Amino acid sequence: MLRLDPTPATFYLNGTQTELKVDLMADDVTDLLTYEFILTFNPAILEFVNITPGTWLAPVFTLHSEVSPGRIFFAYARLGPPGVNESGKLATLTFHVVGHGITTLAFSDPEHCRYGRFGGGALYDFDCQNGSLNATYDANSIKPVSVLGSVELQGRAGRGGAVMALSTGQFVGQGPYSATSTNAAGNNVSFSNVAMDLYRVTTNTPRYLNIPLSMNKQIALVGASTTIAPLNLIGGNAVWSDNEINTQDLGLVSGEFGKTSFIADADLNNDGAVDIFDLAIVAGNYGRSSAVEYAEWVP
Ligand SMILES: [Ca+2]
Ligand SMILES: [Ca+2]
Repeated sequence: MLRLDPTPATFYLNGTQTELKVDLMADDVTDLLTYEFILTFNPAILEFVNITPGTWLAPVFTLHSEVSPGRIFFAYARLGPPGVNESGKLATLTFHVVGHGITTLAFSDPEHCRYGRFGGGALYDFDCQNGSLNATYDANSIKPVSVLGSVELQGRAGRGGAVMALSTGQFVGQGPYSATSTNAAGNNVSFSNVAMDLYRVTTNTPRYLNIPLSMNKQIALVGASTTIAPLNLIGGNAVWSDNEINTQDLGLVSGEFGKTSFIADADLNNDGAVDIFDLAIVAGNYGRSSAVEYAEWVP
């Protein structure tokens, strides 16, 4: 049998430790002299670092090595007799855990999961048992924290309804988290039970210039409570599939102007009518964009 130890392996991501070692074990073999294997895995979770032959087979010669993302192919031979019997460690595999989630470590090609014996040219199939890894986080060491924020909505009487989010955490992979602002004074956005990690702050508020992931507004959550810097969202973005205020926005507002039944996104200040107030917002902000307006904002 060819197997991995430990399996299933559990790896606790914590933002600093990324190295995972897994032993490649052979059980119940007779006169083992050479062996080969192909192991495949999810490259978004594991990155192969190296392989160290075990002393059980020493001295060992590398016959073949081939590494590509998510796949390794190795073949080894013990130099000289005798062949090795029973069970032992063929090698130790070292990986970097680069993402969170579950991956199978699969001996995916039975044609290359076999060994040769001392004194003969025949090859023998291993009974190959796939391994697995769960890269996750330990809630006992990665504490849940709270995050507060303060968002203004330009042009509106209230400050409720702004949608802010924290992207999936960079190291331990929790989230994303989303929160909607309230009309309260002071901090009006609240996230709770957020795993300590490095996040990107985004907004996704209809009719406003938003902060997309691509602006890379990072925030590190390391303490029990973190407050995001106050943010003034700029209005007038009636067609808010983009993050700039241009002729499309002006066109939507002017096209719906004065109608009793109108496209909701034209009502920029959300007061139930499309009128001169909405036109003033879009005209006053004409030409503005998220890229420029939020360039200096650091969460
Ligand atoms: Ca727009
Ligand atoms: Ca309005």
